[in-house]
Amino acid sequence: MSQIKTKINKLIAFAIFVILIFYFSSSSTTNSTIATKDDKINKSSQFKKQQTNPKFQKKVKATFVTLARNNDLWELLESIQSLEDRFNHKFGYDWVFLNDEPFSEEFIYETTKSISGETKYGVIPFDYWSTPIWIDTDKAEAARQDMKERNIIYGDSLSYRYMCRFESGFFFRHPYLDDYDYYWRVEPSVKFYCDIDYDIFQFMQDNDMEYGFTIALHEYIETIPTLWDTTKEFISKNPKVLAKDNSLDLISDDNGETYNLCHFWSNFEIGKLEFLRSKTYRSYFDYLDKSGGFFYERWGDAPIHTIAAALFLDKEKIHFFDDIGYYHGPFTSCPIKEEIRTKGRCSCNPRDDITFDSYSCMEKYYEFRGLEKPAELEKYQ
Ligand SMILES: Nc1nc2c(ncn2[C@@H]2O[C@H](COP(=O)(O)OP(=O)(O)OP(=O)(O)O)[C@@H](O)[C@H]2O)c(=O)[nH]1
Ligand SMILES: [Mg+2]
Repeated sequence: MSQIKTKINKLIAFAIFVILIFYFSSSSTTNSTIATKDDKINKSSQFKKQQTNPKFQKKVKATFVTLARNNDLWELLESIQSLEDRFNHKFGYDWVFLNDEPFSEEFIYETTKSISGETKYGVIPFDYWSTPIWIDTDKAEAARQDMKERNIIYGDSLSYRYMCRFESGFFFRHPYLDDYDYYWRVEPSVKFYCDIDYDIFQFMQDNDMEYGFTIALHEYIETIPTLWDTTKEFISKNPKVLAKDNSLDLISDDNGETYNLCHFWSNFEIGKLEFLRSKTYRSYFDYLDKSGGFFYERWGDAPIHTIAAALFLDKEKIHFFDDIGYYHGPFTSCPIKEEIRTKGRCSCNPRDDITFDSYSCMEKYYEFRGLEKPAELEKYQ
């Protein structure tokens, strides 16, 4: 009898042990949120640093934001290291990572330890990363095939289109962005070449800026043949959305008849979220989205953000950061003003600066804003 009792006791002890192991292994996971079809996001599973370093007295509600795949990790760490070393170690701003699938433990571990602020890892809801029901998928497939034959960059990629649509209309709607007023977009394999010793977000806030950029280029017309006509349709139906002191003459050389393809290169972007969250921007995006151009053509988020900023914001709200040395292949924005180079200990070659090259739109920008070109230009051209 006592032998049976001992056996039962051992069995119970073993069962409790198994239950405890199971409980602790599932509750200690730091996995990211799971995509759901109805946009609900499981906030409780976000991964945060235990403590924000008390030395950071952040006054502005701002975050870096990066869309990335798990296999972008190592290229992304280069970007993080560069930005932390040149800027963020002094300020400790947060970093939100977004992905169309859950982030790996390795991704979370490696990025968290490199970042001075809090880190958050979100999965993108299904509706933000899929083909909407109003899209004719055969037509979209045919468009991809056609662009492939014409060798248009990323022309045959559906995921690239999801990325462009997401960056155009959805990243700022992810609940992890709700805590912030400003964002700074960062991509894998970018470099920052100069020390930034002032708080950029504070600068944006104090000067009432809504959009900041470092590089402006011309878009490939093959990717956006009907974007401007669709924009004109939207404006004619909603004429009040135009800002009084807009930048139409920056993006059009014929008073709005055609788009001159100038766009701020959106792999670097510092912006005020209120602008993207506004009714104007959202209805513009919805109008574009309904027209299907993300799928039947290959509209990029850069021309869309640019057109919106140029038309819906007063021109003083847009800022060119001439003091941020920046690289995203294949282009470099390298400050050429001696004063900036010395103060920022810039490590880029000023001869690589794209600002006044022919691919760039900055001649036009300087002329439009009445800016004086740097005296050092002669030396390096
Ligand atoms: N999660 C996820 N992120 C993506 C996907 N495609 C692109 N991204 C991210 O979206 C951003 C833009 O993609 P890129 O491939 O850099 O696009 P690009 O800058 O136009 O092209 P590159 O010249 O190749 O850099 C990057 O931060 C990528 O990591 C995807 O399918 N899933
Ligand atoms: Mg890129």
